[in-house]
Amino acid sequence: MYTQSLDVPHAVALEPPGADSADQGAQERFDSRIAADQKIEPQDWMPDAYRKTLLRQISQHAHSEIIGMLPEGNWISRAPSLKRKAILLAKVQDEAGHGLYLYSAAETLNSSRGQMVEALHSGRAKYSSIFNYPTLTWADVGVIGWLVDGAAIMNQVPLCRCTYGPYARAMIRICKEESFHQRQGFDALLAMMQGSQAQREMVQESVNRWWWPVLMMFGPSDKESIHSTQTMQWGIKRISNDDLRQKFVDAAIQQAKVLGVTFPDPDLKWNEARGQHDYGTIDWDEFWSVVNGDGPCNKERLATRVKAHDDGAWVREAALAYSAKQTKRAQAKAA
Ligand code: FAQ
Repeated sequence: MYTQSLDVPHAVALEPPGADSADQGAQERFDSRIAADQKIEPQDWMPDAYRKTLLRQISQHAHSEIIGMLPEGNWISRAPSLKRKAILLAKVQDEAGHGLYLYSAAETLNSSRGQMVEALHSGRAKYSSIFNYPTLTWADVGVIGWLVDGAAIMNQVPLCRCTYGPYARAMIRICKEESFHQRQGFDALLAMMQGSQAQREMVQESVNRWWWPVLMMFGPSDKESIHSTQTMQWGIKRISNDDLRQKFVDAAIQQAKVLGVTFPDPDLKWNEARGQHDYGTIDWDEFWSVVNGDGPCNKERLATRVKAHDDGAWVREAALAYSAKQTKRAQAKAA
């Protein structure tokens, strides 16, 4: 079980005893650790802006994993075979686990799970734009594995070297599982591509719908990215949004050839001079509209999540009552 080895009560300040935010020495020690590419741990002093930035990114990431269960979860009852159903169940369960590792990492930054969940449910917190698109066919499940998890891995492998220890350690485990997810998606699509003409057409139609939203997962262009400069100086992000997107395009093209599908972009072509592929212009109006709550499924996703949380209230209450009973028993035994 992943643990931060820290028992942090909710909403309790994390400054170590004797630490002083105004202490010049503390800032210098922080700066020199960042410059030496060393890890910052929860008990270390850190500037408030570093803490807030991490909390923003990690909690958004956690919310993405949890909301990300919904589009695929939609197909569990309709998987085409017992084998595919078992694989999909395990994958969706893994995403829940990722959300939990990340909420735990975020809790070490002095925010409670309740506060983060409330921010998501009230619409104040963001989650990845990609999960606001519908899953219309079984091929969408394979494409999510291949392309969405593939883009997630491209973005997340550099985060394993993030300067904040708990986030970096959570990412190592998440990336191992995402890599399995990506292969299972590719495998499911390969099986369909070796099937009937109708199955091949279903895969191509799905790739056509997901390609551009997947490229948007990497965030706005470097020119428009408001956080990148600072997060890269702090060693949180290691590679810029555009550079990651380019690496993803170059890798995905090779995989698409093996699969036998094409991407819906007439401008996609090898650029000999750059040693990379050129690709067409992303529809940034669509991106911002989805990020700001007006995508095809934003309202539905949030409503489903809030309902699941409300419906599960009795489970949380029962777990708390059980824990209180166990504590009381242990105390009575010790007395
Ligand atoms: N969607 O200045 P930047 C997964 C926001 S997990 C929504 O460039 P930053 C696994 C951004 O938050 C996928 N909002 O921001 C899985 C900021 O708004 P704010 C999630 C976006 O943080 C697979 C504003 O735009 N992965 O897929 C998006 O430096 C299958 C300005 O942008 C992560 O979260 C977007 N696509 O860079 C699960 C990875 N892009 O906060 C289930 C960690 C940008 O000021 C099934 N996160 N925004 O209100 C990151 O690497 C970064 O946060 C970026 C954005 C790259 C997403």
